[in-house]
Amino acid sequence: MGASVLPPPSFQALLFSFSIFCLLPGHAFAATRHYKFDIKLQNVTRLCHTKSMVTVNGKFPGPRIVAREGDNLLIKVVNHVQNNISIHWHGIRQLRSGWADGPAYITQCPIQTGHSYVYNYTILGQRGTLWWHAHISWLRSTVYGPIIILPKPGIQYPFAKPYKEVPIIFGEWFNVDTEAVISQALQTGGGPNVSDAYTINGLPGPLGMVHALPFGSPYKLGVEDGLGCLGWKASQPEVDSTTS
Ligand SMILES: [Cu+2]
Repeated sequence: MGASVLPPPSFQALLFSFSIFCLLPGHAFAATRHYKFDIKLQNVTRLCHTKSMVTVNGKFPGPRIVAREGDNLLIKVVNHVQNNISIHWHGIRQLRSGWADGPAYITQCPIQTGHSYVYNYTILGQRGTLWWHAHISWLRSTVYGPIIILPKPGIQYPFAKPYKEVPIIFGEWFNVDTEAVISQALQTGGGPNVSDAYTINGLPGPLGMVHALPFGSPYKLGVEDGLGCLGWKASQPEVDSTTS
């Protein structure tokens, strides 16, 4: 009698395993990144109007997600407000992770008050800047933020390295509660009331750009019809305009 002991792996076997590991570029450097989204009310003031609105972590716009292509994301969303909530990762191809896509009542039940849900997905074959937003009722008007997907380590962008990168998010500001706006529209059958301002990075009008870019900076942003991006040629492959 005697317990069998596995023989130590040979040097050749170790070398072979290491070689196989190095041949898997998609996994060799992939990281798991954890984020926590606390859905909570926050007082926000724009256009001299202060309102309590639904936010992620009290921020408007919400926090920035930064990952590399190939990374796994684990985002825990905890609902502290009275509204049901779900978060959609706009433009992310949910390959074999459809339950993490986020549309309420389509791929998941919404997260109820006091409950949480962990969105778990891997970014495959995508680089560039996308965004996330609430995907229930009109909560996306205040619950949204950027997703920045960097190339894998050692992989270059398909264009010259930019001097600086500044995420720019367009939105709209309503002085009133946007849940009341959509509720009234649904009751009357008419169109919803229009917003009070367009926003850039959550600030109305040119204020957003003033905050995003240093004063007197030489940036020039060109907007072309039909493109989902700014100052960008359609021939470049990282354009997000194919998503909806
Ligand atoms: Cu979307």
